[in-house]
Amino acid sequence: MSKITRRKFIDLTKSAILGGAAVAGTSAFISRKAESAVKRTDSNRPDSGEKVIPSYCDVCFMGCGINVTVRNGRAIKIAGNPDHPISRGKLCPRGTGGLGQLYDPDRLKTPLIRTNGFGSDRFKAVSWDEALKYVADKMKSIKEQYGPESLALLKHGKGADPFEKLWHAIGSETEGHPSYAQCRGARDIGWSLTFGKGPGGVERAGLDKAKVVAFIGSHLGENMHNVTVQDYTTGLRNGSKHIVVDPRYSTAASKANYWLQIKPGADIALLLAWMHVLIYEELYDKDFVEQYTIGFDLLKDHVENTTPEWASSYTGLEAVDIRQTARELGNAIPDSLLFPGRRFAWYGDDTQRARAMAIINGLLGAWGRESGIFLGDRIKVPDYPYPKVDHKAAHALDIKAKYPLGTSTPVQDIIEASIPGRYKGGYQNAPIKGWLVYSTNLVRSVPNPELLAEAAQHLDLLVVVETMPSEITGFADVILPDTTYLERYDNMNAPEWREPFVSIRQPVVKPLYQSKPSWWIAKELANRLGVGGTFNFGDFGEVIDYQLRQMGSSLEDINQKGGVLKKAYSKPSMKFSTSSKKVEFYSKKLESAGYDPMPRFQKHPAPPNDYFRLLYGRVPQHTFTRTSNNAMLLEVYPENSVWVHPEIAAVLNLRDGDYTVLKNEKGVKSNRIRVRVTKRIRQDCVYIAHGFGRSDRRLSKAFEKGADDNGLLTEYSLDPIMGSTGSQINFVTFV
Ligand SMILES: Nc1nc2c(c(=O)[nH]1)N[C@H]1C(S)=C(S)[C@@H](COP(=O)(O)OP(=O)(O)OC[C@H]3O[C@@H](n4cnc5c(=O)[nH]c(N)nc54)[C@H](O)[C@@H]3O)O[C@H]1N2
Ligand SMILES: Nc1nc2c(c(=O)[nH]1)N[C@H]1C(S)=C(S)[C@@H](COP(=O)(O)OP(=O)(O)OC[C@H]3O[C@@H](n4cnc5c(=O)[nH]c(N)nc54)[C@H](O)[C@@H]3O)O[C@H]1N2
Ligand code: SF4
Ligand SMILES: [Mo]
Repeated sequence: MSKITRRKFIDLTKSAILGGAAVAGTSAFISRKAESAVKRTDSNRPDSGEKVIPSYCDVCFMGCGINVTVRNGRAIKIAGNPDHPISRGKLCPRGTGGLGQLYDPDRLKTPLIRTNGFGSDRFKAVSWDEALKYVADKMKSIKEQYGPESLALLKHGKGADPFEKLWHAIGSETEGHPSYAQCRGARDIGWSLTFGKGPGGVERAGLDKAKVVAFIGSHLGENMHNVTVQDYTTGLRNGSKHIVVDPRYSTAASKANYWLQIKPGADIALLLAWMHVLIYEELYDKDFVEQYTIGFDLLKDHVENTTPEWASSYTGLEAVDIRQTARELGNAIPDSLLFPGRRFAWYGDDTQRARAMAIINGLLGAWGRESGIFLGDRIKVPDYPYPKVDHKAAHALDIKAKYPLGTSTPVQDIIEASIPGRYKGGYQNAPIKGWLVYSTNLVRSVPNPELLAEAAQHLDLLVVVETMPSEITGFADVILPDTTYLERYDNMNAPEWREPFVSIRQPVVKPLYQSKPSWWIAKELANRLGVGGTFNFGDFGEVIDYQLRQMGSSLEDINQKGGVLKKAYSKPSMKFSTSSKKVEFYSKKLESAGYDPMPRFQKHPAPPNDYFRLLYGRVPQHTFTRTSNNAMLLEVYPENSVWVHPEIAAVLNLRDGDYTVLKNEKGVKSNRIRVRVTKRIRQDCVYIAHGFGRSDRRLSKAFEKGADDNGLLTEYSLDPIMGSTGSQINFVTFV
């Protein structure tokens, strides 16, 4: 195989798509082709008249039920499905704006292959057949030369399921997703070590019923997870008291009874002090602790000296406030909880922070309560009779040796293992040779993107399945245009919830341009890789219909029922699948793997002179880099700004609304970004929303609007337990 040391990021300063005119000008030809594809995928959809088609949203990963109004084959409105337990007739701004995704004229329209010519890289528009053959041939030769596990799948979302199936069929389980080590992996593992289970993909928090809730960072209201925000506002309306711990005066802080403006990185100190007060003032749930937990006495000794006074110097909070808020939580038992949070990749002690939060919920007896962390029930979706794969899939890395308590592979491990000699502890020759990237913009979601750029130089194959041009497609050899969620079937959604349900995702309109659904792409690749039998269906609608029929329904039936099937909630029993079958305040599992059995506070470095800690988060109108080119959402939020405290702004002569540029300690500069002077941020931090400062010119609306946080995250502190990349340790200054 030729070692192609090219793969410069193709930023489209010139017209870098060969045959670009053909792409733009062949719509008639394309739509005829698309039409025949639609005959198969979309045969039950009429072409005219107005119709409301139920499905579920994919602008983020909450799975809200939507009703899409379609007129003459064109989707004209997305509304919340009133019968759906996760949306209850309401959507967040992003869900409503989903049409901006579907009808974005900048969408990828045809398969593209990288070519080397005219002294620089270009993409050439090719047919599906040519693109699929190219990918399959490369995959085959990589597989033969290095083994199937040298092919890595990087992914996000339900659309990736068919690729996972393909990966197992060819014999690889080398897979990763930034929603693990860059998001909630640490949280889920910390909770599993404590309760035997995580708090759920849709967090099972009884925010509507609780009397007192504490939030550590979680910025609900900006973080727009629909049903969670609905329950949160219901709670507020019903008079529930909120304690928000955040260095920034977040929207949630503005609604709270207590705002603790903590020094960034000191949360574990606060949590240990809260434990101290709850235990030493006997404000914990004694029945729960007695019946369900182990290690209480050890925990009591562990937090004997972690008093509010002790925590005060680390957190910058008054001891009296720490004590008062702990008492609020303790006095509200059995109706108080600590919201589990979600994005956990903060400072590298993330699993231990999750443990501390879980332990407090144990002391409050919140697990299993309607007004706490309620237990979810689910409808089990029957398996489709896929043929059994007769071999065991292999992994390129001995990831269990590195992270014995981990549950997935951190993406940065896959990146490092794609560079010869880079992976710590071995693999001189880089065991990973090819990537297929599905719906994840790794350049913007994994810290130290320079390393990714380096990895791209060594790969023999980089395929990106995408809907939009993006930073990751800039590194691709082959780009395959996926349909959006409004043009395809995906697996059904059936999470654990207090109203168990199943909901369908289905095409509401025909695929635009030459885009193809992910299941079709995976199936066609499987055919060309000799594992076509794995995909023993013609159209993915057949799979859904089969599964529904096993449940006594059908595609037609569920459509008549508004796209959702429900069953009565049956409360699961209080069982804990930890080693001791109890809630573990003290974790022998952590201890025997060489980690602290109970969380311990460690100090994190403060910013050097003239530098500020870079914090980042969400705005209600956008999801990561998914929506940054969405016309409907750009109208309400066009670009991000950097929050700076007025005292700092005065010293640095920064005026509200002016553009500035950020630079980190390594000298990496951001794109220009507007200054927002506000007392809502601490003096030692700045804050920006994630997802902006896009660098691909094909994103005509988002290109260079605002600044990207991820490029500035050259450093991270690694969580030794599971590989979370704590990235809030980066410091920036103003240029
Ligand atoms: N710097 C920084 N890094 C972060 C975060 C942060 O706040 N700042 N947040 C972290 C968190 S919490 C998470 S969960 C991760 C998420 O990180 P990612 O998984 O990378 O984010 P997504 O938004 O899911 O993926 C974005 C890509 O999916 C494409 N896409 C959208 N819809 C489709 C589709 O239907 N099909 C296909 N094939 N592609 C599609 C979009 O065009 C976009 O390029 O990032 C983490 N990384
Ligand atoms: N609109 C919108 N909503 C989303 C998403 C989206 O893209 N757009 N993404 C969804 C996803 S996948 C995730 S994971 C969540 C992420 O959202 P959350 O899990 O709610 O929040 P985080 O990103 O962890 O934290 C951001 C908040 O923590 C504060 N913070 C920063 N440092 C510290 C610290 O040291 N201590 C404390 N106590 N607070 C600190 C910040 O000021 C900010 O308010 O959002 C979800 N909801
Ligand atoms: S929270 Fe908003 S973006 Fe996410 S699934 Fe629900 S409606 Fe869609
Ligand atoms: Mo996330």
